[in-house]
Amino acid sequence: ASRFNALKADASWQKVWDESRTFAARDDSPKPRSYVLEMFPYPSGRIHMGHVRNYTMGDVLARYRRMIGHEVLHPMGWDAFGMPAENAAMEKGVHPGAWTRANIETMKAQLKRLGFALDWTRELATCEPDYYGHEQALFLDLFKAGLVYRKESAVNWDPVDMTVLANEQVIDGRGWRSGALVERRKLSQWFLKITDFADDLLNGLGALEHWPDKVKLMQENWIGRSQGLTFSFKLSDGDKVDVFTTRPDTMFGSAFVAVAADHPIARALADRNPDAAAFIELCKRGGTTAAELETQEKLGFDTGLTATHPLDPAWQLPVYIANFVLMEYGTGAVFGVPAHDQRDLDFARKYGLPVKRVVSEGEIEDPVFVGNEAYGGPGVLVNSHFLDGMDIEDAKRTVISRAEGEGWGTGSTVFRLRDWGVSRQRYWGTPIPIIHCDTCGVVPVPRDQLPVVLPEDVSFDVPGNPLDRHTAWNTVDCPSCGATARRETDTLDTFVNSSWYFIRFASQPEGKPFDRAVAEQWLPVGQYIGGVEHAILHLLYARFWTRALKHIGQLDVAEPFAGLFTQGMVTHETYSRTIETLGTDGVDVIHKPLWLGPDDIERRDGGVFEIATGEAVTIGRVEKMSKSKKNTVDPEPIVDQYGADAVRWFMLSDSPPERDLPWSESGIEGSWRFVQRLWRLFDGATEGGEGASKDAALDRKLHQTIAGIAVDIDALSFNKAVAKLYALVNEIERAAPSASRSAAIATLMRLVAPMAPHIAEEAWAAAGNDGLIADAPWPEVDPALLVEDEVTIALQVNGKLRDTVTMAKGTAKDVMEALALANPNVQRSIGDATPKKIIVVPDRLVNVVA
Ligand code: ANZ
Ligand code: ZN
Repeated sequence: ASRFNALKADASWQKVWDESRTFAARDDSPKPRSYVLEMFPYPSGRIHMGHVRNYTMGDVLARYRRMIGHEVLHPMGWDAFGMPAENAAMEKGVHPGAWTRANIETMKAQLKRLGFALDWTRELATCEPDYYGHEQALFLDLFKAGLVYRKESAVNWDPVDMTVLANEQVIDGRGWRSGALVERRKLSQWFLKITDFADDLLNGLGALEHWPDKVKLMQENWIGRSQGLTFSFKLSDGDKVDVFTTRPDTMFGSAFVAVAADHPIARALADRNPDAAAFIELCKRGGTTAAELETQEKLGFDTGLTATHPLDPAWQLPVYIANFVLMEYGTGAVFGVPAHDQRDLDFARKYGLPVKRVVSEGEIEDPVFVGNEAYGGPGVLVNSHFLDGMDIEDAKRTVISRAEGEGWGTGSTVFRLRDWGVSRQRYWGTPIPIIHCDTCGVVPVPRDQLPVVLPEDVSFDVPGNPLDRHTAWNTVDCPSCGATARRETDTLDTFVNSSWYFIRFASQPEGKPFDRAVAEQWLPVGQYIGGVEHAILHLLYARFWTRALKHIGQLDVAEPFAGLFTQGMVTHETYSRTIETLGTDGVDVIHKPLWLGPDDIERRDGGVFEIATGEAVTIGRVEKMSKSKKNTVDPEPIVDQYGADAVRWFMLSDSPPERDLPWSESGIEGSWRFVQRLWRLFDGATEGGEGASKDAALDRKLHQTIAGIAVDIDALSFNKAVAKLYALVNEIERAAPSASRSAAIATLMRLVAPMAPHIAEEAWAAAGNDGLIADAPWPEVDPALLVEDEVTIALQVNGKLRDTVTMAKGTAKDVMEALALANPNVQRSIGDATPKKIIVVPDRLVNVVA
């Protein structure tokens, strides 16, 4: 038998699929539809193993669905805007567009070499005007519908690079490039009204049966609906301050009132008190991320004012300006309960405020709270007058109804979710299609002037947004009065690009974003597959965008993704050796790991060494493949060496798809050997010599495998499908030549086709079949062969179970009787007695009455 030449087969079948457009989806197909989608890649430069795993999973499902007769939409495109392209421009002097498009070329070629059944006729890149121009039209539609607005809002400002930083670019409060302390600055920015849909986004989660629970929970927490109370404190200066709380039950534990640095009370004070003004300036330092606010030292400024406790007029609370209170949330002011809120406790310990326990988790009722860990758990109210003994929920209700009854507060439903800030002060993104006119204000770009195309001639030699400096581009005539006006130079968050690409895949007519009827036929995406890192923002924004389109009457789809699967990561061992460097003080010697790649090391003499230096290497933890730890394996040379099918097979075997998959040399070699085993079977099948005989056991095994794999693939349990194929191949190899064996091998070609499509096509053609195996129907199951042929029979004596035996199904009554009487346990139980009667129920039991 010959060897399977993977490289040759891969190239020839990929060419056939490409040229015959095998995987182009037909919009007008009468077949049932399947929309299978993997999260589209960012064109960073090269495909990595995570992509290979993700796309292989989707591909198996897509190919299988085609075989069972579905019209499958399985598209691919590029999430092509974003910061790395601008960083490349700054570092290498290459234009972001050129860099991105070159990367797309490379990665597309790499994807093609894996033989994915993709509809390349629908390929799109979000950085092309043909995509983002339609996005601009949709943005204006939402603007017209009142779902877009402009508001002053805080950004991270790098005072050295003079640029706005994304949250991810702020590391420990400093700009990632300049290292300068980041400041909070106010800028006018564009927002999408996602909060209008907060309730619906939350309630909609209930209907998403085919989503992982953990993702739904993450979305639920992000949206964060809670019952709250807003009420006002009377202040000693006659003014009042509104506060918002989700824990009205804890009111008797209050120690202070605090307002945000940009709260009107704080600003008014700053006007007459320079110390207050200085404190407010201090608060502006540091990043704007929630994590950052959480970890920052809690700082306060005593205003000298006091606030009257609404449940006890004699009780006065000090009023502070505090850096951990946000102006954008609630009312921008809070009352602090140190015993039961960590921020408040940190604050109280710092400023020596009383810490009184009001919720007890057990016996402890002592009002003096000790320790530095606030208690936020369940319990019973203590030290709280009329609330004592109630549980938290009861106490909340009691306080809210009292506040409403006495007229000093109102209960409300509140959300943690904020409106989506989509302005980015960057070049490489969708230009926001707005013109600012001194006379007319904000003017939408007229439809016939879309797309607003990014200028090509930009430079990145100075920090900041090149669009701001490009006066030829940003100076325009006002569409409404004709006076000289200025283009908006902010571009859209790249999450906007990914909020509707799945709609454009479903329908991409010329001249408009999508054709409603066509898109509605494909949507929702039946199976969406991607990384759990997108569990919150991307999925939430896409769910919002879909709702917004429904709201403005453009698309009647409730949820964008009916099924969601989050796959595990591809991992690898890490290697390092320790190096010594001088610390920043120039004196201390610091030991730190120098990470080495899998190709930098060798194993010899029972140890591991760096090839270049011969130094001993430490094997570290198995971790997600990442550039920083150098533990990546580039898929391309692996494909060169083993062929696409072996790589695909490895990606599916061993680990369940939701778990991490450790990459190993021996694993990929095992997959390669299995592909060769398949080839020996396929190749031998054409050599004949089978005879006419049947092999009933093999027939059954085959049909059970066909049925089992179908279930496994639909459940995305690829590793189970692979295990069944191993078992089937073992049995075929062991079986003597027979008609059954030949039939099993012929069917096996189709069973492995979704996973290993190249060898399947090669074998299919060699066996003289017409057409492509990709177009062949999934093998039919003979239900009769799924039935077990052995049954378990209960052996009873006087109705008591004495033993069980297995026998062939349909065994004759007299044979069953004889087998029962010969059974040692039955004989022992009967003893000397003579059987009076023997009851036989075929295929079920024998009962000896003695
Ligand atoms: C008293 C209290 C007692 C609170 C307690 C918490 C625990 P979530 O649940 O995340 O919505 N808060 C309200 N507005 C704030 C603002 N603008 N900046 C910072 N913190 C603010 O958080 C609601 C809680 O966060 C509110 O309930 C308030 O503190 C605080 F044991 O009030 B709480
Ligand atoms: Zn004007």
